[in-house]
Amino acid sequence: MENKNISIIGVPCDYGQQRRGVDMGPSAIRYAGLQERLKTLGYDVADEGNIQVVDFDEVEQQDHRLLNLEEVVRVSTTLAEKVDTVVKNNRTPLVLGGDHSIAIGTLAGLSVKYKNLGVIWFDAHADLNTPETTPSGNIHGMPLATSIGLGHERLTSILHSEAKIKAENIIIIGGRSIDDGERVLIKERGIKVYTMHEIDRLGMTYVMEETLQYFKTQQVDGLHLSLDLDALDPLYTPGVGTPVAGGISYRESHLAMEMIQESRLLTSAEFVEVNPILDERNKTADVAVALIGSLFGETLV
Ligand code: HAR
Ligand code: MN
Ligand code: MN
Ligand code: MN
Repeated sequence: MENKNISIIGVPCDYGQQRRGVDMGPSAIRYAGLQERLKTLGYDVADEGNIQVVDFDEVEQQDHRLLNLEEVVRVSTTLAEKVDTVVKNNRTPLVLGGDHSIAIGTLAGLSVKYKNLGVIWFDAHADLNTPETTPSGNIHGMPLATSIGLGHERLTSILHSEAKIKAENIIIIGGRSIDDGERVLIKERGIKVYTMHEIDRLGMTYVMEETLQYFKTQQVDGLHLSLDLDALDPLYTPGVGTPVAGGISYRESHLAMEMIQESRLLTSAEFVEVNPILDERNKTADVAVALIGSLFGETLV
């Protein structure tokens, strides 16, 4: 990535799941020293502030398969427009969540410019549920399915009605909690997943070499990193809503960020699911900022 201009966009959204506090994620990540970290690396950093997320009165009639649908649609639309504007201004969007439902908006915004976008999905989960397969009704379990055009029309038609990304341009890394319906979709669409098993077996170096080589072969016109902090082992990132044991280590995750930086392919990123209420002294936000540092070019010497 040769673009030295970064725009930070905060998305204080917690409507994609049912634990409060993840809406404070953007504040926690900023407080952990994000701007300084990037400025030290020589970037022109503009903090665009937070997307407006309106607090709503509990609605009585909820579709139990799509909780808070209207609110998620509203946030996604506003975010998509903002991301599109940042890209048009030749700046790299760095989106801070918020729960992972916000990726619906981020990817919609990126799809205006990038027609062959590669997506690295760092996550314990596959986020490939639809209203038909969801075990929870939580939209943060659906952003990847939504972005390939599956699910409720209100979500798949944000900004435009086409699919935002291609299934073959997705690589999930860190998967270890994947639902039955998601497994079916992964097989049907041939979606690439490096589970913890593959990471243990092949090592993160090999996984990332193969991932980055794949995107070069695909001749992607941009690369987005969507990093859910629950991809890491809860030992390092306890402040997340849905922790799953047996995750990626601190050093493995840094190595992955460093290799993405070395590839020069990255054109946008988002860091999601930091929940300060569930955290231990802002540990998870600190890790997020350290990973962002490596992603944007920090080295050890
Ligand atoms: N797969 C489960 C569901 O759909 C849990 C997914 C949610 N967790 C996240 N997203 N943090 O990655 O409800
Ligand atoms: Mn709230
Ligand atoms: Mn996720
Ligand atoms: Mn997750």
